Amino acid sequence: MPRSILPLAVSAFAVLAMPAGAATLVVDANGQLLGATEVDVSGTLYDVEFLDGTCASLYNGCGLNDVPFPNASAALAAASQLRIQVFLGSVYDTEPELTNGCENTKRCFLYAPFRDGIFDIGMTVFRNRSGSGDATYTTDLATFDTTFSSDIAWIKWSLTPPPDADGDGVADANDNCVLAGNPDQRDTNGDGFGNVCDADLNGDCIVNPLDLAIFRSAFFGPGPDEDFDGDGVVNTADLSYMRTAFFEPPGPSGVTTDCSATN
Ligand SMILES: [Ca+2]
Ligand SMILES: [Ca+2]
Ligand SMILES: [Ca+2]
Ligand SMILES: [Ca+2]
Repeated sequence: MPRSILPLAVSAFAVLAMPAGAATLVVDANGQLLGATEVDVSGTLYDVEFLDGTCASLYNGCGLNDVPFPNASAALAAASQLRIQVFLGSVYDTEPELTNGCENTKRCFLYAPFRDGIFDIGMTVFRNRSGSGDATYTTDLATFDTTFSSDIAWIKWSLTPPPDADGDGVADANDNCVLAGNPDQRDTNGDGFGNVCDADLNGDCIVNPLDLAIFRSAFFGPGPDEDFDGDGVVNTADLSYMRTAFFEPPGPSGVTTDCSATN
């Protein structure tokens, strides 16, 4: 334990009786535990990474508003859930060197920073000490460096991003084409279905020969509703969008329930 780390308080730890949702472990090809996704802390989902470095390098300077937890008890609650959902009962609880940032075969301490003044740090110690207690420490929050310690690593906490099925950066709940990449969300007729998933040109919730007739009359023009891919001209590329959607409803869209009966 570095000399700069002074234990302030050690409180008895009791495993919560109600385990929360199961996190998904992130393990690399060598079997090293890099972190986990969807760690459930009182209904809020976090992705975590185990990393060496300074809090400043992990948290954009590690100022008061940069670290996720406001106080020691919040950090403890989060770390406790991490312990329950990731470590307890797994090989990573008994083989500490398998956790990224730790090389020591006997112990690994993972630290969760909390906001308690810029120069305070909250560290919840929990590897291989489960059942014996957690400890709160203070040190220089921003500059404390785990890099040269074989048995200490940081936990970097990030809110789990909301689901984004098509990976276009727009969360499903806000995406006007949930299954078609359209970061620009272009929707020229304003019906809540983005153009890339809206070949239903007459708005009757089915793409069929009636829409094809409308499309034909717009061929080689600028559209815009018939310009599904948004390149400024209605052409064969757009026709292929229509083909894919033929006899299907528009969407699915996260922003309208129109046509939901047919979706
Ligand atoms: Ca999306
Ligand atoms: Ca989309
Ligand atoms: Ca539309
Ligand atoms: Ca139609």
